[in-house]
Amino acid sequence: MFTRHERLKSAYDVVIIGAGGHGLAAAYYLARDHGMTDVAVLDQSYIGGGNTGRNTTIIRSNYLTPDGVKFYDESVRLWRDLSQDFDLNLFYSTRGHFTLAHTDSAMRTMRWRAEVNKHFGVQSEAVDAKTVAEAIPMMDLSCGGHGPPVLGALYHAPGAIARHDAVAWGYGRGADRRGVEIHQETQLLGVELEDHGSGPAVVGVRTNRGRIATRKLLCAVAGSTPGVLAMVGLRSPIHIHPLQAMVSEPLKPWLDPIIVSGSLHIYVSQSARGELVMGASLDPYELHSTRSTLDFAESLSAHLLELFPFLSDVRIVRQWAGMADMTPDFAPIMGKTPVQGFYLDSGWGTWGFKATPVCGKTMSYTVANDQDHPLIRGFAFDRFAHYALTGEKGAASVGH
Ligand code: PYC
Repeated sequence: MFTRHERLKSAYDVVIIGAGGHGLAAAYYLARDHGMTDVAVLDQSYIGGGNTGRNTTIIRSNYLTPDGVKFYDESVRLWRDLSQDFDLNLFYSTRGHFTLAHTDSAMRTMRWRAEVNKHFGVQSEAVDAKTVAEAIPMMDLSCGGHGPPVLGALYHAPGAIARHDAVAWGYGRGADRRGVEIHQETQLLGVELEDHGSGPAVVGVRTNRGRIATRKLLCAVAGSTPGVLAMVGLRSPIHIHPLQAMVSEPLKPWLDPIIVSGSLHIYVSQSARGELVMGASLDPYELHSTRSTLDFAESLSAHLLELFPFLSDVRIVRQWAGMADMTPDFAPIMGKTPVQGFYLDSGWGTWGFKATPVCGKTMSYTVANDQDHPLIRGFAFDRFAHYALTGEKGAASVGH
């Protein structure tokens, strides 16, 4: 699907670090919408090998802040047409999304989110336990009597899943066909800056395959963001935590909607292949690692069985982890930075996959025009310095 380029050129108009969904989407829209094709996307590993291929593929726009709702709503709109745009089946499947509430205060948050969502035209509603039981008859609403029962939920009809690695392939192929160069196994070693009196500006990058001159550099990585920021003399409040996930053996279709429970620390959906795709909260410590643990598999299985006891004989077939760039307000960091020509698409914590198309759209606009796209203004790098946070913790899928 991709051209293999033996040599890096000595200069590109734009260099993008990270050949995951976000980096490739930015390259695709730079070429398609802004006519910028002299673009190199570099990845230290392989296409889609980071969090794009490691997430649990949940797509939704039921956020809490106006900035978040508008941004993710645009993403869902773009997702719907993506298979057509790419001429590649992404298995985009609208399933409906239930965020279960087990306490009165959780119900209050669900009502709050529903009202904000409706205000911006996003379909969400707070529903009672009877509605949940009718929609998911296999669920034990008493949670086996081990914890607080399900009192109701936030129901978000547009909630969807998609085949995650195909998203990177679709964007990558579309960018490649328009002349963008994708260079795998190409590691960023340093960023060259010059200051002619108006502050530092990007003039080039050093890689394990040689130097590249460029005046526009987009950082779209996860796990390595603090390292790249250090190369340009910037610091952010991002902390790296592992986020683990696992899948069951394939089962006959029985679970149509996506289920999330903050109290039980679990989210689960059934893929087109029949596997249950599951995850939980972040590992509670900082670590730069993608190792998996038995603790995780055991505790997630225990919570899954509280909701769905009939799954007790089902086998887990794979488990893995990604690295989540956590920000203090659970919102991303996007746009221009104090370094001229250095742009950030970062801080994607546990919420990045669903944003892939809108990130590509907004970051390509930002890079092409050297001006933040209006949809990302709430996610600016300098918001932490001004205590102007965009608090999305209440809309993260589970409590972290
Ligand atoms: O934001 O929906 C989400 C999500 C699901 C799993 C991790 N994050």
